[in-house]
Amino acid sequence: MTSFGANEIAQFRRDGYSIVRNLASRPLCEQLLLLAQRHLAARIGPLEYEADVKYPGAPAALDAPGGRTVRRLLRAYARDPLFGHWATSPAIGDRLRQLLGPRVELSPAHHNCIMTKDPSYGSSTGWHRDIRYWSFEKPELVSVWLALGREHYQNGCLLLLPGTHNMEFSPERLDAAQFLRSELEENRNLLRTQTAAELEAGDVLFFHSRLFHAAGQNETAGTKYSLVFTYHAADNRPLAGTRSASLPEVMIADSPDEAVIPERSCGV
Ligand SMILES: O=C(O)CCC(=O)C(=O)O
Repeated sequence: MTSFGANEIAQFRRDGYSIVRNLASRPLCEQLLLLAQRHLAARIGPLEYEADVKYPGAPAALDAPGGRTVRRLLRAYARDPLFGHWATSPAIGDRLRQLLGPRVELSPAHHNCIMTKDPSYGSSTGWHRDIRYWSFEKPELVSVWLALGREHYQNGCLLLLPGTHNMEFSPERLDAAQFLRSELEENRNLLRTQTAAELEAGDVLFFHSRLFHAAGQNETAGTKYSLVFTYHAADNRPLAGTRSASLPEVMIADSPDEAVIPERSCGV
């Protein structure tokens, strides 16, 4: 199946996410994982370090112990055609058209990375909406998160608050960095509804840019790898002058014959 069924679309609209099991084949995941591991071992940039984000559990500075722990291998789309072909594949594009409309583009400015969660120095991420720092005409984007290995509670899988993409939050419920304030009773009640997006290699989580999510630290022995891209309708433009408009969008062709070949010019 290269498309969502009616129930899956209804679930996405209601909960703000949908998980498709086994969307990427095992051999493809193995290839993508090997490539990601090679890029991580060789420290191929651009990189984001845990010390850059300063989230709980991250090293305090680049020169602190573990300070060069990588959080993200950035610009995944242009790093290697293998990443680019996955990002523009019909398995994703056909489903995104069902969610976003007939013409879909990838935003190279957001996610567009391999998330790496290190067992020793990987940080946890508080409850947030990705859209908080993104600037588009409409807050309607979908991120596509491919697990390259098993993701579960112990290694810091994503945690989701179903339905929050449709909710309004008064500014007092968020801190200065727009994370949910977990000390507030109202927020604590909401946090009881959380669900863990536990995935096996090849499973894909589609989630809305307004959906609150978080993740814990990696308490296992192995690094967790996830390949993540973000998409929007072609007529939902990034706002001029913002980070969201800093790189040219990538059109997602609606037939394999028109497949877009990754351009080196927009990345590494
Ligand atoms: O894996 C994590 O710690 C969370 C990543 C995340 O939510 C994000 O980068 O927006």
